[in-house]
Amino acid sequence: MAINPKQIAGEKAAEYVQDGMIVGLGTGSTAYFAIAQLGRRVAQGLRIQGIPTSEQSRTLAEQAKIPLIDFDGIDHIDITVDGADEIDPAFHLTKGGGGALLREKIVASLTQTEIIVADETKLVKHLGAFPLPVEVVPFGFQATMKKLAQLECTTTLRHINNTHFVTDNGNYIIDCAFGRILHPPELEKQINAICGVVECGLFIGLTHRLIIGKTNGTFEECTQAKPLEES
Ligand code: A5P
Repeated sequence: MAINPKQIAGEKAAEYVQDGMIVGLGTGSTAYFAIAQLGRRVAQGLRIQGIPTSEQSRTLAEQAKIPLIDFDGIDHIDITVDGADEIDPAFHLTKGGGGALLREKIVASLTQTEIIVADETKLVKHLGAFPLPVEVVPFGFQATMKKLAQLECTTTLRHINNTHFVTDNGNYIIDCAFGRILHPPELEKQINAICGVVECGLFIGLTHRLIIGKTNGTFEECTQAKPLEES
């Protein structure tokens, strides 16, 4: 039977969750396996409270009978398990392929241990081959798109079923193809300074542990980002 590396990574990450924790529930096909595994552990008596990073993950968590909490009662999140679209050696990420980047980033920014789960295909030397998702307000999005294009990328307004893709927050996504992003922290600041941009999918300094599932059924864990060599 084929082994799904996303399942290996997602289920391994769920092992870090302990009784009494507040847990951020990521979005996507890898985080799915962590949510499902946490649901099984809850059924066996694990007591946690979840914060979903999207409506999709909220539905999954409700189906898995994971108790949910909102932001009123908390000042931090103990662990979040989330996926990524690209991961560089310095633990810089591109996220938002599923359009959930804003809620994912809010949750990550409150999280003490952010565990990123992925398969090996997500590991890259430089970010940028995956077009960077940027969430923008619908008002004046054409102007925001032009400003983004001035950063030397090709911009595409995301569509689904022949209409604009709308995020859980009522915004649009502009996918920005840079080809290669040489300085992710600087680019994040530049993008987020554009009026009309709500947030971009660059996650800088937010990852504490990486779990990479492999097709041979093993996984690799890493907690130490490596400085990226220029080339
Ligand atoms: C959701 O918006 C994204 O940030 C996902 O976390 C990312 O796209 C990874 O998804 P997969 O685990 O499905 O590849």
